[in-house]
Amino acid sequence: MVNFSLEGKLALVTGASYGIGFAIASGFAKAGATIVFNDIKQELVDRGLAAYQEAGIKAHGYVCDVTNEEQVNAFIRQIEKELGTIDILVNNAGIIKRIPMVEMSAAEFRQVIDVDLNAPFIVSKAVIPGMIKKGHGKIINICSMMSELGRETVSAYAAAKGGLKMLTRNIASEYGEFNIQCNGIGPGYIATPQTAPLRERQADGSRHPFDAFIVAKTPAARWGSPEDLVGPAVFLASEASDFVNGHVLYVDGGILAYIGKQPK
Ligand code: NAP
Ligand code: GCO
Repeated sequence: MVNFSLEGKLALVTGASYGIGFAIASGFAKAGATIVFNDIKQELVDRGLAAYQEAGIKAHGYVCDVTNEEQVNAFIRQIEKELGTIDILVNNAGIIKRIPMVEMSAAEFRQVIDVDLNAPFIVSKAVIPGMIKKGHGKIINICSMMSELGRETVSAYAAAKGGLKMLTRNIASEYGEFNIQCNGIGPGYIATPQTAPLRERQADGSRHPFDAFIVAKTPAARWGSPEDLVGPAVFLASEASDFVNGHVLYVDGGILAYIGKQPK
């Protein structure tokens, strides 16, 4: 019988006070996992804890900036001391800056790379030794359409998410022999605070042009919801995917497969 259960597993989902991380962590809890999450500010951790509690989930929340290696190492040591070795890591925390490249400062570019690429390296590096000792581990990196495609104004984000796809493949290559599987999830366009600016109503009450653009580019003809990512995440976190390694699973309603609506 294929095992999709996460019973008895300890799962860390970074940046999971809300949005995609919150949905994935909640799905893991319903599959039996114990949930740990972090956010940059205590008020966000508290808000996340309240949201998990409202969903009937006992989560463990900590303040940790995933770009700060010292904070991350102390955070992982604290989890291992208080809760045990991490079985499942989801590198979810991420930011985006939508600025034309020639107007973007090097500091802004570096900030996006820091959160979206350097941080998954830092957190994975801190967690892998425990997984090796335990004899198994699952790492899921939250990639993007921009791991495969470019678009105007998101140069730093695309560079980071493209790099994250290759970091995923490299972790899979380097640690597969220790029964650690590292895969990616590439969400399409998902309705969260991160994409809210692309969906907000215009001053005249009309739809945002990007909203109509994305719906036309998506065969499923809708924005995704964070809940659309839960099943794929549980699959990649469970024993059901023990021979899946270095793969990026695109959960995008078909965007990557579609050339675009042809003229009538
Ligand atoms: P979101 O709503 O902006 O949430 C991002 C989360 O990451 C927030 O909780 C945020 O906390 C946290 N975070 C940011 N920087 C952090 C840091 N330095 N340390 C710790 N936590 C940090 O984003 P989302 O839409 O849920 O996206 C989650 C992930 O999916 C991101 O990696 C994103 O790139 C990726 N993704 C999103 C979409 C989409 O369409 N929404 C599609 C593909 C991929 P704060 O509130 O404190 O900043
Ligand atoms: C953007 C969006 C996208 C999504 C996502 C798509 O400005 O194009 O924010 O980048 O967040 O990454 O997969």
